[in-house]
Amino acid sequence: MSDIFLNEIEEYSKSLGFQDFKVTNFKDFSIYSNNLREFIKNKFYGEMGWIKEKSLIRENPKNIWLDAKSALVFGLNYGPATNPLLEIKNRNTGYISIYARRKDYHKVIKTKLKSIGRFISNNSDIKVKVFVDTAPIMEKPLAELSNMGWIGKHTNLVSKKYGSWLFLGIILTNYSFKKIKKDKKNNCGSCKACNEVCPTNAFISPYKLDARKCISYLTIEHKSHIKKKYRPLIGNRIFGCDDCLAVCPWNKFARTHSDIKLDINKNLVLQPLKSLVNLDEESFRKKFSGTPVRRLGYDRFLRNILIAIGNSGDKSLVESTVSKLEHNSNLVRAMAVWALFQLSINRFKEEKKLRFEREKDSRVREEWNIR
Ligand code: B12
Ligand code: SF4
Repeated sequence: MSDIFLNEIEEYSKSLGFQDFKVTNFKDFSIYSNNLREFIKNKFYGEMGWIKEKSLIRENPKNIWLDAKSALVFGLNYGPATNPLLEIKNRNTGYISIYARRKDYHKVIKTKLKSIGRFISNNSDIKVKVFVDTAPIMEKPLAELSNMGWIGKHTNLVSKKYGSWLFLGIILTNYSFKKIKKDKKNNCGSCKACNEVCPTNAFISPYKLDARKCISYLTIEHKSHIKKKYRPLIGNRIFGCDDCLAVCPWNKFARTHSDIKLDINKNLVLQPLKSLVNLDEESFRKKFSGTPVRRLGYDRFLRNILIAIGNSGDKSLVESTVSKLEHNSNLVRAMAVWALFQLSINRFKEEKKLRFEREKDSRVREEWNIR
């Protein structure tokens, strides 16, 4: 019964737009639990305290649902038509990572997984639970165990068919599906392109990421001030980073995404920094409504834009930067001070004379004290 039903699930998932579907049990999960423990011990999670808090549950899918016996793994291709490595050269525009230039994938994928869950419940006695990204469950290890691909040296799943551009979605079931035989091969070979291209040197060794240094973490998850040493390395990346994915040679087999629900929103691609920095809070909310960028919040959005402005070398952005020196958020003021220093030392000195004595926040004063 199970194999036939798996074919039906696969057909149905394809009709919903998933390109890949595989199944696994959790028998070989212990190596991943050990890696997770090492990640926690080294504090690589930074301000993502939720990883640490629920790490014991995250160690094994059974901890989230004792009756779980198999995981159905779904892959959705989001391959770009353009080359991210060329786009980061457009210094006076903001680079939003490929996954975030569209409707929030959490919502799109969850809706699809729920339909599959209903399909399973309506056609069998099997019980299911649906996950994408946010639950304390390790999705990449499940995808690797299922043989959808392998965890590459950039720590993400690489697929022979779609390269590094696959979103993952998981359904746990209380039914023990026959596990598809695993081809144990990791196909990275001696290639280390992803580890070498990383602007912030975030890989402590292949397969091991210090998330605190990753630009994706810094621009999306990190809530407070971004350390000075990382700011120039962030370039024009205002939300996420794709360098390690984009450089992967397996992308030569990648295909451009085809799901219309995940179509690229052109208003999110390489917009001029000048128009982004001048968005007021309401326009920010409107422009990014329904996309992952919206969850960043206005202050952190401006923090990121000002870092990109500081890296742009574009003197026409000086006035917009000065206009943020009075912003009510210290996060924004601090980055406006930093950006101004990068763009014009003379103007920085003039503004410092006007504002330094009045500034109460120690972090902002620290930025003025650069000179
Ligand atoms: C936290 C998180 C982040 C954090 C930390 C990333 C990380 N590598 O852990 C940050 C914010 C940095 C991040 C960034 C990104 N993320 Co993210 N993220 C997650 C999340 C929520 C949890 C991941 C996790 O458990 N990390 C904890 C640590 C312990 O895991 P790990 O680094 O992956 O370590 C594993 C391997 O490295 C391996 N390992 C460790 N040591 C060794 C040694 C050897 C020899 C070997 C072989 C293996 C090995 O085993 C470890 C345990 O699995 C998942 C969703 C989920 N629930 O799983 C999405 C997820 C991993 N992210 C995803 C994406 C798309 C991204 C970005 C590309 C987004 C972007 N463009 O900005 C970047 C990629 C950056 C990168 N190089 O990883 C996708 C990845 C899809 C895929 N094909 O793999 C996921 C699965 C979301 C989804 N549902 O699609 N992310
Ligand atoms: S996403 Fe960018 S910063 Fe993060 S590990 Fe990959 S290359 Fe490095």
